[in-house]
Amino acid sequence: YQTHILGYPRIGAQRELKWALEKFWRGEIDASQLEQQGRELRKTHWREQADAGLDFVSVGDFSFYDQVLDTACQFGIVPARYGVNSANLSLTEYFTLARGNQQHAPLALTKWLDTNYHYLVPELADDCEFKLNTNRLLAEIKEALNEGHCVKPVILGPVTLLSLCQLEGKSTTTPLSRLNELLPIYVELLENIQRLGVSWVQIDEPIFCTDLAPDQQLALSRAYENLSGVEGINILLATYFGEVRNHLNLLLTLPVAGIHIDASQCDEDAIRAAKYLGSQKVLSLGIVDGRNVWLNDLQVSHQLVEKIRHHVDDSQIWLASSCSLQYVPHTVANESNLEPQLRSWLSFARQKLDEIVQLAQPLESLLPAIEANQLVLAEKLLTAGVIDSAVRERLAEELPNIDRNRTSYQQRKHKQQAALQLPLLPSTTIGSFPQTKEIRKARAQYLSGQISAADYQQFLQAETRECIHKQEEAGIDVLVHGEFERNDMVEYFASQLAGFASTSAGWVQSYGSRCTKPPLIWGDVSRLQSMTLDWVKFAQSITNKPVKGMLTGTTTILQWSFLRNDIPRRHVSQQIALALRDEVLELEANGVQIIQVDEAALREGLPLRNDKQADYLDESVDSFLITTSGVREETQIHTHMCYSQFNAIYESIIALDADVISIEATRNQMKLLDVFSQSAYPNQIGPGVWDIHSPRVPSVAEIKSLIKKALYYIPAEQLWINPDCGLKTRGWLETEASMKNLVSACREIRAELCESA
Ligand code: THG
Ligand code: ZN
Repeated sequence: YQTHILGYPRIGAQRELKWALEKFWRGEIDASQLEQQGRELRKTHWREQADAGLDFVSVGDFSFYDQVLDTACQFGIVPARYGVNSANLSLTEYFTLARGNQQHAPLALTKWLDTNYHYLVPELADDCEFKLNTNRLLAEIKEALNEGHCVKPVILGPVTLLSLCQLEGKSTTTPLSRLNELLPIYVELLENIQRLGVSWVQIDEPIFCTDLAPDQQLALSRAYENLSGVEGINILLATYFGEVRNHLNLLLTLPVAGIHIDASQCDEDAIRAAKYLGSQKVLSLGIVDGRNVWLNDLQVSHQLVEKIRHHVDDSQIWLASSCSLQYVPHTVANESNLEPQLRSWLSFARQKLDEIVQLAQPLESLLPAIEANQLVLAEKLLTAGVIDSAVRERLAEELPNIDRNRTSYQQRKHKQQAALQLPLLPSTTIGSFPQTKEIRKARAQYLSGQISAADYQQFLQAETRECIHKQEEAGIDVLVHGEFERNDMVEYFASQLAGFASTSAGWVQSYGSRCTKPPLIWGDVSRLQSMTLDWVKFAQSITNKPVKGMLTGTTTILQWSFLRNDIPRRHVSQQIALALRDEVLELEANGVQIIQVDEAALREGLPLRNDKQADYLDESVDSFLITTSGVREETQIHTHMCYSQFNAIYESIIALDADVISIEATRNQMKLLDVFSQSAYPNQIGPGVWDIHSPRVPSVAEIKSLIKKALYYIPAEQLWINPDCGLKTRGWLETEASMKNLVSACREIRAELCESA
């Protein structure tokens, strides 16, 4: 069988791309040095694919910021307000689109389907004329050909691209109605690629794994009837992030040379596709999971390939990763701190290449590999901690008896107000404060033993004290300790819970140069000691204002970790929820009156298919209630959510029954409050009035205008005033100025409300 992957991580095993980008942005290296770093990374990554024995290397998966932005630039989809010529875009102009500058706000950033990766949303103006700017892609193809590789370019398909576009301004058309204009440009691109002597092109249409609207289905037919006409080019149409299911017929009728199916979660699509594939097309089997880090079960994969062979010729079968490998870390090789046993269960991007090549080998060489693989997997099941009977017993005993309902909100709100004595329009922040260079440095020094635990503790106390002072000085009503002890809101909890492990170099790109190190959930989860109490207690001891206790909720921990795949997700979820419940009750017992349980990723994790959403939401709500329902009426529960499309999850937000929810609302001018207002949201809500994604300081007038907009939707008694999200990526200068403006705006509106009352 032929072998390939849909894409490879570009950030670099040591995050070389991150460091180069940040140096370029600080002016420490110039464009040619950044380009040079890009070339070196591409070269290394192609070499890794070729050395592993893959038949193709993927080209076009590299990007200096985001591949969707690259695609938009390639087709001339660049808003006129930036005043740039997309045919001749400098790196600096390109980064202006991605990050903004003094004059321009950046393009919107949002989650890529159901992943923790963010893409830049292309903006399509009615008068935008598509044109081909292919300098980069064609140059990269030539680069790879010069290295002697067999090249398979990867491009984002027209229907997914248009479906993810946002219209500019007051346009009344739909992006998809522009398909006919866009297709000739794709044809031109394919012709250019063909002239370089390349014959296979992978075109990504992950939209196939969502519930397609009729116009999307028509668009897919029209697009591929068109594109398949390009002489000399074989299109491999790639679907991924789940099942194609009801759209399989459509996929099979498209006149492309091959299709790729995500076979990592479910065999059914692949087997049905093979059955009806015919004798001409290629079937690329996405058999190695690109969304998780566990060793492939070679036996299971091999059996699937054997089933496929009943229906199609071996020459038609390609073996592949389920999706691009950019969602997993680069290599296990640098994980010297992991337990050797745990390490042996892992497969990151580099290791997945070997798995794909292994599965393509003739049976006599595959068999010993399967045997060795079975041994490791069997050993895993017997490892202490994978199953913790105490955790299982406790769950069985306690879960059915947890009353998920608190008393009615109307009743508890009076008790909370009596206890907290908050002013009208209370102000607060989301939790994190700037993670400065000094903090990162001190943490690194502590972790490498250069400074003692006591010194590190003292350093963090000083930072926390300073943070409390700055909030008091600004006049914020409900304070937070600042989270200086946490590297990441998920990793911090993972490092303290049984059943989790943290990697030392397992970086995955989140957006641009920003990465996270998703923890591994490998065993049953339980709480070993209190995780957050000391810091909130310390912070409360130095102020008379209430300090919120800060926890990350179950769904967000799950969403931003690599999940074990040997037990149902719901069980893991319940284990975490119960551990967090213990933490919540401990905080309460120690006098913490306000506890925030963040569910930043709740919206992002919503399954792409409608019929899977109810289960997910039910599990998410249940875990939140397990965590929070045990507190007294006087204790106020807060939550926070990022990413503002709440319509699909609104019922679940109600069901969480948090006393206060803070959400991101600045970039869309409070319009998302419509759904909260129309249904008369019963509890309290803090729509963000300060966009924290850029260093800009919002003026008092701007914040007041946003508060007034919010008051149009939400009665003053229910309204909180806060930023959009946490402040960890901000600097102190703009943070202090913005906090002061926020409080001033808040006080002026309070005064205006009192006068008019
Ligand atoms: N944690 C995790 N995922 C997230 C967020 C988070 N996803 C969405 C949202 N927040 C925005 N994403 C990020 C991701 C990374 C960073 C900031 C926002 C970041 N990373 C540091 C970097 O790349 O330099 C690394 C930090 C570290 O040293 O641990 O700042 O908050 N899991
Ligand atoms: Zn947020």
